[in-house]
Amino acid sequence: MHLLLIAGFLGTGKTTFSIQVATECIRQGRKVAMLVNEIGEIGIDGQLMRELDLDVWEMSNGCICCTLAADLVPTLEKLDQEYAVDLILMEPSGAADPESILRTLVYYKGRPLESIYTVTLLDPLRLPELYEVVTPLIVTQIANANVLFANKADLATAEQLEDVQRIATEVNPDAKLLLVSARQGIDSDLLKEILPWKD
Ligand SMILES: Nc1nc2c(ncn2[C@@H]2O[C@H](COP(=O)(O)OP(=O)(O)OP(=O)(O)O)[C@@H](O)[C@H]2O)c(=O)[nH]1
Ligand SMILES: [Mg+2]
Repeated sequence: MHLLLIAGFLGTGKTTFSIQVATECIRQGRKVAMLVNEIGEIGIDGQLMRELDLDVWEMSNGCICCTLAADLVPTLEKLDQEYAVDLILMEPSGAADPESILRTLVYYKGRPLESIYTVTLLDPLRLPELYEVVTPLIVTQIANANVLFANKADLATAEQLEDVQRIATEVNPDAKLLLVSARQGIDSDLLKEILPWKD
């Protein structure tokens, strides 16, 4: 069981992105569970899933949409014991610090997670302002990422993308920064950058 944490500020496109990742994994025959943080979010996401024609995926692959706040660890243990899940896609709240989520994983007592990977999405239209206003949160989200995605490439200007590059390099020069438009679809070659299996 692999864990992929999809972090990023409110509205950066985490759910849209997660669905793209889930769709690709399901296409490859993997069993995927999505964990989201807020009950309210599922309503919105259900709409999004219908738009993206993911109903079939939900039924035939047994997508498990759980809510989790304080109970991440029991949820992971349940997924480990009762469902043969290959990949857990976890979308924390946009105000969440990925580091504190990763810290709770020491209490997890199921089979060892094969990999734990953090991807952080950045919204080029708002990043410079957020970096100024909620600096610690944006810094921790960027600093804890294995890979960074500048999302909403379809809307962003070259200047905005340069700002994203500058901030990403300032905070986490080791993480690769990739440009995507989750709404328009993500190239499967690009997804290979973050999927735990290479085939
Ligand atoms: N134009 C454009 N819109 C996008 C893209 N990705 C996401 N969006 C839109 O941005 C809005 C927020 O997307 P979500 O996927 O719900 O973002 P989120 O990060 O899950 O939001 P919260 O869970 O509320 O923090 C939606 O209206 C999406 O359709 C993109 O690549 N391009
Ligand atoms: Mg969301």
